[in-house]
Amino acid sequence: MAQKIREAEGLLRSVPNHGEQILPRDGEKNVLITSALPYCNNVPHLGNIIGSTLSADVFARYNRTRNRRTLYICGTDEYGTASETQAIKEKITPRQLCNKYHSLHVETYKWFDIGFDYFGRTSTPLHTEISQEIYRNLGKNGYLERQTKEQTYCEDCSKFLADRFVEGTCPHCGADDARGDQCDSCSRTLDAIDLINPRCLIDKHHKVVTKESAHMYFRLDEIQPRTEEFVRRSWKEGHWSPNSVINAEGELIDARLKQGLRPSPVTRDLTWGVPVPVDEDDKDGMRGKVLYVWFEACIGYVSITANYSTEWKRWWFDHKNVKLYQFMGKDNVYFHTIFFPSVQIGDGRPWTMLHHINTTEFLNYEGGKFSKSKNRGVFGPAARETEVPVLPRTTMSC
Ligand code: B3M
Ligand code: ZN
Repeated sequence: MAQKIREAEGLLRSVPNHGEQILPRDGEKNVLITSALPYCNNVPHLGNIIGSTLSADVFARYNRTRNRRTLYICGTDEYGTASETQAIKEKITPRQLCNKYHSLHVETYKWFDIGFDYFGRTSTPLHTEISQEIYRNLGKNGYLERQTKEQTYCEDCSKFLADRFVEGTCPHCGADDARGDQCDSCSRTLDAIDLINPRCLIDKHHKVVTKESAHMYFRLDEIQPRTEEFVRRSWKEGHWSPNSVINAEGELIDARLKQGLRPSPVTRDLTWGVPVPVDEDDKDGMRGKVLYVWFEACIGYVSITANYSTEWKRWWFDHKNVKLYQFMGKDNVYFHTIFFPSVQIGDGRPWTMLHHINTTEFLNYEGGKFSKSKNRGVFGPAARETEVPVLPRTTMSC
C-alpha cells in the first residue's frame, strides 16, 4: 500500500513504501523511463549525464510529482568488443573489468543524485534468458537467415578478429594506422578484410589471414513496412523531436529506411557476450558464438526491469497502460527507433514500444566531441573531486 504524504484532495502524492515495487496500474497513465545504458569499459563522462541520465531524471521527478506510477530504469551495457579490448589493456578478465566500472558508474550517478528506481547491468542470467528467447522467437517467425562472410582471422590467437582487434594500412588514403572499422585519417568506414597488411593488435607479429565465418542475419528488409508504420504512428502520438528519422513535415529522413533496410548480422565471433542459443544438432553452426552487442543492448532495459521485479511483464507487455519514454545521445537513435522496434515486431509478442524519444546533441569540449578513447571531456570522478556540490547547499537553517 502506498503511503499518503499529502492529504489535500487532488494533491495527494503516493510514495511507494520502502521495498515496495513500483508496478503499473490499469486505466492510469504509467510512465516507463529509460536512459541509454552506458558502456562499462570506462567511467561516465558529462556527455552520459547531460545527454541521458539528467534529463530522464528530471522527467521522472516530474512524473512522480504528478502522481503517476513511474519507473526509471538504467544500468551498464557490459558485453561486446569495447569491454573485451579494455580488459586486455588492463590485464584483467572482462568480468572483473565490468565489476570495476559498474561500481564506478553507480558511485558517480549517486554523487550526481540521479534518482533511478533501479540501476542494473546486462551481464545477468535473466538478460541471457530474455535475449535468447527473443532470438529464438525471431528464428521461429522466419526472420533469421544464415549468411557467410569473409573475416580477418589471427592464426596465432586462433580467433576471428573483431574490428577493434585489427589495424593496418588504409586502402583509400594509405594511412598506416587504420582500424578495422574506420580510418581516422580519412574518416572512411572500412571493412577489416580490405586493410592492407592487417595486424593483430594482441601482437603485431601474429599471422593474420582471411577466413569465412557463418552468421545469422536479422531480416530487417522483411519487417520494414511494419517498422515504418510503427515509426509514423509513434512519432505522431509521442511527439518525437523532428530531427531524426522523420522531419517536421512527417517525411522519413533516415537514410537507412529510405534506401531500404538490409538484413543485419546479429551474431559475432567473440566470447564475452550472450551465447547464441543452439539446438542439439546446431545446424547453423552457431555454437560458441555470441549475440551482437547492439542486438541485446536494448533488451537490457527489459532484463534490468526483470531483475528489479518478477512482475516485469506488467511494464513490458502492456502498451495500453504504459508509455515508454527513452533518453539518449543522438548516435543511439537508429537502434531505438528502427532496430529494436523491428526486433519487437519480429518477436511477435504484444510489447510496450517506444512512445517518446528524447535525444541530445553531442557535447563538445575544447573544440571536439567528448571522447573516452581520446580522454577528452569531463569525467564523473573528476567532477566529484572538484567538491563543487551537485545540489545548491541550502542557506536556510532551522
Ligand atoms: N552502450 C552506447 C553508449 O554508451 C550504448 C548504448 C546502449 S543503449 C541500449 O552510448
Ligand atoms: Zn593475434
